[in-house]
Amino acid sequence: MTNENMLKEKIVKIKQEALTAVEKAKNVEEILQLEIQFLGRKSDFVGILRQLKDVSVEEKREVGQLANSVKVEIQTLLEEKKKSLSSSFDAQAEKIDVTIPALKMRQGHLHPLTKIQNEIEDIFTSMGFEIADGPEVEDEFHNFDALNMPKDHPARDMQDTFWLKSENKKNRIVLRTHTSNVQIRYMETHQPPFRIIAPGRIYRNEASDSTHEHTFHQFEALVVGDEINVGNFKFVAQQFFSKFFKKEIQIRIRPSFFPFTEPSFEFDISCTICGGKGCSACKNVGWLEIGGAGMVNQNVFVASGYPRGKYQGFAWGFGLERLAMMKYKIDDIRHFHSGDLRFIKQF
Ligand code: FA5
Repeated sequence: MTNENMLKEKIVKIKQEALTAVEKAKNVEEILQLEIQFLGRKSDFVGILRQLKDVSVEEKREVGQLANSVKVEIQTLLEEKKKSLSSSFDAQAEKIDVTIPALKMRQGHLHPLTKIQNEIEDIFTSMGFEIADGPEVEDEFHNFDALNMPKDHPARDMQDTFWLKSENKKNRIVLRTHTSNVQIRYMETHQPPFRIIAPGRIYRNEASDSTHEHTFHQFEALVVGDEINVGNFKFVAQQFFSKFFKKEIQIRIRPSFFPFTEPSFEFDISCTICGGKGCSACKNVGWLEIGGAGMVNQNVFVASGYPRGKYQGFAWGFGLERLAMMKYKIDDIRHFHSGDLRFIKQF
């Protein structure tokens, strides 16, 4: 046999071997091995190519052409097999070792204010209250006028207001300064008797410090019926705060002024830390200020469409952040909206 024929035969044999081996390959690693075995630097194939230097020019051309076409063929074959193997499911590679310790999952949770709001809603619904809602972008009528605060009323200055640009100069648009707008919204569409709470976000155009924010939350309560009185208010408030702080809470009311309530009061609870004896949290007075409340002013009923003198009701508006601060002993209201995860993660 001539040298040329011998080389050709070897090349064809290598091709046959490669075809069979590639056909049998079960995973990508095997293909990579075959690539080295058949076309790598130390392979028989490359050995044959090296021998070409010892043959005549014509032989070199013929054998060279065959060698090239075989090389391309093997390469293509390997490539195709590699593709089909990597896209098919490899049970061995995919197998899950259930004994490996799991990676710790980082799990998010509700914001402390949302948690507090949910908690408050649960307590009140268990006492037969409904949850009501109203717009944060509100008109002057529902935020002020209907709450017995006409345009020139000095009480409007009590709540620094963000005014929005609006065409209607008679009924301008504001970011609501309290949740009391929901009182009007609810009464416009419902008839007594009812009891509601309305938690929500509100806005005041004021500088922030450790106890004041420009954007914060209140929850309004409104109970209206034929014979609602201050005693009902005290009872509901005491029940709520005892459940909320999970201890017996005493309450006290002091005279105050709000245009939408008559009489109006400031509302205090016995210190949640010392129970009334006096400590640093309550500055030794034994009481903590919670918010404003009162018996609904008849003008408010009239503005909402009820007849004057027919119903009585009580209302309050308490700061949600202030309650959360008392419950969790948080010293600065600005933590809530800081987005600082070190703070948020504690809840
Ligand atoms: C009001 O907003 C009345 N609408 C409350 C009310 C409703 C009285 C119904 C009577 C009947 P005041 O502006 O005082 O009232 O705010 C109520 C509570 O919101 C405060 O007691 C306090 O807890 C909280 N609060 C007020 N201003 C801020 C502030 N800048 N940052 C955080 N909390 C505040």
